[in-house]
Amino acid sequence: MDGNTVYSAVQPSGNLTIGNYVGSIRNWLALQEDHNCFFAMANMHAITVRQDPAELRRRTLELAALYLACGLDPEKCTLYVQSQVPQHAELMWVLNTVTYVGEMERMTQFKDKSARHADNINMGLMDYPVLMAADILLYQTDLVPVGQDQTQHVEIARDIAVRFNNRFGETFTVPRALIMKQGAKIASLQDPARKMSKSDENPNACVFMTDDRETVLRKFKRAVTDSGSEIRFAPAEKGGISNLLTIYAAFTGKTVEEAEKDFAGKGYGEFKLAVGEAVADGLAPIQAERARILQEKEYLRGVLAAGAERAFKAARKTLSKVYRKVGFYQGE
Ligand code: AQP
Repeated sequence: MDGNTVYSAVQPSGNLTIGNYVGSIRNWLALQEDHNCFFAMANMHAITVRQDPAELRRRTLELAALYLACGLDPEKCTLYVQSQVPQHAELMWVLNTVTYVGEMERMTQFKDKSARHADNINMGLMDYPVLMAADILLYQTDLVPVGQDQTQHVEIARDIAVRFNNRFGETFTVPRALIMKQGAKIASLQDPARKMSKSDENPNACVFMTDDRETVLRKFKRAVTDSGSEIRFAPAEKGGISNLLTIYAAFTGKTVEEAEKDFAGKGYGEFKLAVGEAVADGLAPIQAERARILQEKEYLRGVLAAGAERAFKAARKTLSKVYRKVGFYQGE
């Protein structure tokens, strides 16, 4: 049986896309009902690429408001800002000493981001997976609900946990990635072979959570499809159409099979409009709620302060155990 603790996070590194929402935040809603969930705003991860400090601060609060607007309930889960819990960085340091440089060099995201930020291949970029392992292991996490692109990082967190446990004795729960069958990889609207990414240079490639109705409809109208005419889920041959079916299903709560039935015999134009409408309809209440919460600064501050306190307590327990295992003097 699955253990009960869940950890996940999103970086406040840019405007969130519907890929982040469908692949990750949306799936947290059910988990908060019956699991002990920790959901962070990963601002320490965000600075592995250059950020404007004022913008990072603003985006962190906007991400918190978005979490709440999507339906995360601070009474049911722990919502906090990563940098407010210093144990993340402290545990990372210890885990660095059981992680090999070669392993980090092989990480897909490191290679990808090094290529995209060739003028800033900093140590943090390389160490990102170790910080992520620290995030996860700090809470004795059982399940990590993430999109497919993060599978490799959860694997390395498992390897690090097992290695540490073997060397120092049972310390960490060995976590497991929870990847949803549907929506784990939302593709770019302009290139179905690539994932939808908030830092894509082409503004038509991704739909942001804050895009207004007109923008959403326009982006879907321009979405790349194929030269055929059949609306069918077949990712290998019909990447664009399959991606749109996945998005439609995610925003309407239908299965992909039901979505296929809805559009049997219909044209691509009509289909793209319907997908755009479903997404715009789904985003509208979230956007309104996000704007409302952002006005309530004191409430937001209170939620994050309470979240940081809860996370801190849990994190301190694990870190103290780790320090004992590795032989750090703790004033005893
Ligand atoms: N396209 C996607 N489809 C499904 N899930 C996705 N996630 C990201 N993109 C997709 C999931 O969102 C969570 C948070 O990711 P993150 O904040 O670490 O951002 P990222 O993975 O770095 O996403 P981006 O949008 O691609 O950012 P940039 O462009 O800065 O690299 C994770 O669970 C992730 O799997």
